[in-house]
Amino acid sequence: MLGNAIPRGRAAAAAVVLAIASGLLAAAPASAGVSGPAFYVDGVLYRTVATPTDLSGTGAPDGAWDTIYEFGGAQLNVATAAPGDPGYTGGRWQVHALSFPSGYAAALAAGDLDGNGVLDSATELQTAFDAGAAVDAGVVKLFVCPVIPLAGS
Ligand SMILES: [Ca+2]
Repeated sequence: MLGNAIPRGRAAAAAVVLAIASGLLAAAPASAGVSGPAFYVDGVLYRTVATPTDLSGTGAPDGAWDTIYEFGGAQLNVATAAPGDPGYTGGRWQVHALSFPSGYAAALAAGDLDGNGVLDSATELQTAFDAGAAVDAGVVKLFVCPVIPLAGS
């Protein structure tokens, strides 16, 4: 009898530990999805929440989307609209890859109109396009994510 009581007590203790651990795990996702600074819209940094959406194949017309330009890690991405802007579609994005025929530094030199070291608006990126220093390599992804102002910006 005594031999059985000890394992039962350990099992009960283990169950309590598991319950606490799973409570912690359950709480984590609520805050895990919000990104740090993620992209620029007209010189302002925004963040987002990563969502597992994939809207490719919906056949939605071009007007249903906003554009976000993917810099491939050279700098934060640039989106063309944020909440409140005319034409903002609610965070349905066409992600366009970029290429830099003469390198990112040349694109930055061509397009960084305010000299702050990044291409941080659609206008600056368009200037780099016009100079041939950046090229829109086409749509690589279609998805939904919200646009969230950073606190204090
Ligand atoms: Ca700039």
